[in-house]
Amino acid sequence: MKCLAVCHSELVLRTLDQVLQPSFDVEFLVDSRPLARKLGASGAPIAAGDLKRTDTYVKVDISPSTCVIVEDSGRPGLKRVLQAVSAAGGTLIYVLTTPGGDSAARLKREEQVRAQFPEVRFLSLAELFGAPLVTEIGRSITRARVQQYQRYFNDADRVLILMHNDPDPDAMASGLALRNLLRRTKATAILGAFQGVTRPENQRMAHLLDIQVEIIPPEAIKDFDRVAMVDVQPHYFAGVIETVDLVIDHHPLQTGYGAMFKDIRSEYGSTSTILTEHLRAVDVSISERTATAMLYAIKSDTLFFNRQANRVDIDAFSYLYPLADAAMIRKMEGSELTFERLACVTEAQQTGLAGDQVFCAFLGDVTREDFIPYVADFFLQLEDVKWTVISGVVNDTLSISVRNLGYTRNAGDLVKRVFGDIGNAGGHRAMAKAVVPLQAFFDRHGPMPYDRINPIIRELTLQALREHSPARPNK
Ligand SMILES: [Mn+2]
Repeated sequence: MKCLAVCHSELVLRTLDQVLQPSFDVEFLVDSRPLARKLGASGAPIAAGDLKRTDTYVKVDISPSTCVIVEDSGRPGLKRVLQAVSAAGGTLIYVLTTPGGDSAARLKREEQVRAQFPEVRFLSLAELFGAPLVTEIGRSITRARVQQYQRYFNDADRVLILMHNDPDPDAMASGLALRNLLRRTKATAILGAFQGVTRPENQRMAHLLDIQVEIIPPEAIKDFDRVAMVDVQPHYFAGVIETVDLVIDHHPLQTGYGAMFKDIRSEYGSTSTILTEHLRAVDVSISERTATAMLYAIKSDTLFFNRQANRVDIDAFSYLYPLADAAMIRKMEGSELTFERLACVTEAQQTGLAGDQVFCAFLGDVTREDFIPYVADFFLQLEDVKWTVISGVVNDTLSISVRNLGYTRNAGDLVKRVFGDIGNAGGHRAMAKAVVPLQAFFDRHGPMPYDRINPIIRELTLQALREHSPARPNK
């Protein structure tokens, strides 16, 4: 989250720098060039300019979601600064009052400012020490964002909440949560996808929680007054949808599409985690069904915190836990293992190659694409396995799922490096996928029988891992 701190004194500037990093992306603005030079030399991102001019704020590129903290030193001119910030598009404005002076006069001043700028909030320097402020600002930024899109969706008759193909628990739970936030029912906010739910445990979740996913043909999109996307961004639909009203997602930010509102947090383990924060920020009550779906989604997207989970996911999980139906979750989880999946696991176990903490297996022709990531997740549970690279062929396409334990190198980078030139490749730090036309693979490596594919993929992987030994500190 971006934060702009408008300061007069070095003390306040240094305090803000300490308190707000690393949760916020802080930039400082001062009116004194010598001060900017002095502090800039110590590494803080800092600019100098006339604080009463709108173009000063335009230059530092503030937006409605930038948190702007303005130090009030008691000097005249505060109102003109606030005016300039609002004129440049700032909406999340905090005035930081510093101690000293006559407290009655300060209150009066606050009152006057409030009369003219009702949306401005006041903070005192004392409140700055400690984590609650960071939580508070984070929540109020989220609140402002949620209220903005709530208002924007308010007058629509029919809303579409679009999910990726074959929606997973996170997509469905996020859809329910967003419907809740928009205060709509299943008649006025439709959960839709171009292709429906096929994985058995996801069907089971949809069935047990009575979640209806409608199949929407692309040409029907225009029949909706507003379209929101959860757990996916428009680029996924390859040109079918170029602009959308709202996007909420935890996959890496993509460009090349228009969105009226978006909240993309790629460091989060699930979209449901983002939506838990949205629900908490505006105090919407969460039904048992929604809480159950979201809890299950966080568990499943983070493999019960074994993969790509951090403090925010754990926070969301503990918040939802008392609201959810734990017995229902056990029922949904019972459906994970099927005979077909077991057959794939057995195949991988018999033909796969392990060593150097990397497990690689090729499943041959598979009838369902999701067997591949399932096997990749499964073998990550093995002792001494830190990476799994599982491949298989679905309709002349080689699909490769990569998993790792998350604290090592980036799986998304790895697949891009190894397969990016011959197919689609990408993903997160801990999970990634590449889809390559089989012919393109043969063109690059020469035609070969199926049993040669796995050794080649293994060699490519090990080579890429060797080339990029961890030079950067782990995040
Ligand atoms: Mn997800």
